[in-house]
Amino acid sequence: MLFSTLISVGALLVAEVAAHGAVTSYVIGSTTYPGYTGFSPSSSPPTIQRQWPDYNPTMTVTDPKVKCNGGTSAALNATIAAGSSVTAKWSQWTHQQGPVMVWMYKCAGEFAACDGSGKNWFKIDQMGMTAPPLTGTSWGTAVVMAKLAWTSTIPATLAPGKYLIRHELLALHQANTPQFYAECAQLIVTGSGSATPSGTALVTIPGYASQNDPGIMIDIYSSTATTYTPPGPAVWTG
Ligand SMILES: *[C@@H]1O[C@H](CO)[C@@H](O)[C@H](O)[C@H]1NC(C)=O
Ligand SMILES: [Cu+2]
Repeated sequence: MLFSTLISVGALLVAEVAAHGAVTSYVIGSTTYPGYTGFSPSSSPPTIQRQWPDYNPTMTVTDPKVKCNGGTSAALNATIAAGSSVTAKWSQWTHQQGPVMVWMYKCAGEFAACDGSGKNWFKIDQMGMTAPPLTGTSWGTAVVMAKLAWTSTIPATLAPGKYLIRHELLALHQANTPQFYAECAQLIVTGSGSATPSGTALVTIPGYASQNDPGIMIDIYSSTATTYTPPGPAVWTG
């Protein structure tokens, strides 16, 4: 019995690892930029995406790993015009309850020195739950599961410069056990805009919300809430 228990625990772990996911490519215009697909340090080709150590979710919003899934640098970058769109793609994703949030961060200098620190992250896009119930599939992450893709527009007035873009899936399918999946990529934004977010639009990551935020610590099976507010600031549209 012990032996078979161990086998089923092992099978469960394998299934759960297989159930996780990460952005595996980015499409900008007609160009597809491969994402990172191995565990760092990578022997795979250089990418615009910062390398991460594993597929495992980050379990707390205050864990430094939540920033870019532990990724700190990438060799490449992609150029994108402000006002145009970027599509992130996943090769697999299996959780349907929880928001999608897309964030950016303006690098003060070169990418190599851009560590995502300080109160400089802002949201450019998000989808929480558009209709109850909480256990249903009217969620941002359900869209990702169906399409394995998520398209966002870079605010048209955003000042040009070097930016990180961070795609975050917050999986809420385990009661009071949120799982954060976030990856970052390096973008050079072009254009003639001069808008920069300020004030309450800007937050630190980690730390954009408390672990007890109702959008993070939630039991979707017992809560009777009919609406849901993603954690963190409102989307900055420029
Ligand atoms: C962007 O990547 C290219 C290589 O694709 C590199 O030549 C260039 O220096 C990079 N730009 C920055 C600002 O890092
Ligand atoms: Cu998972």
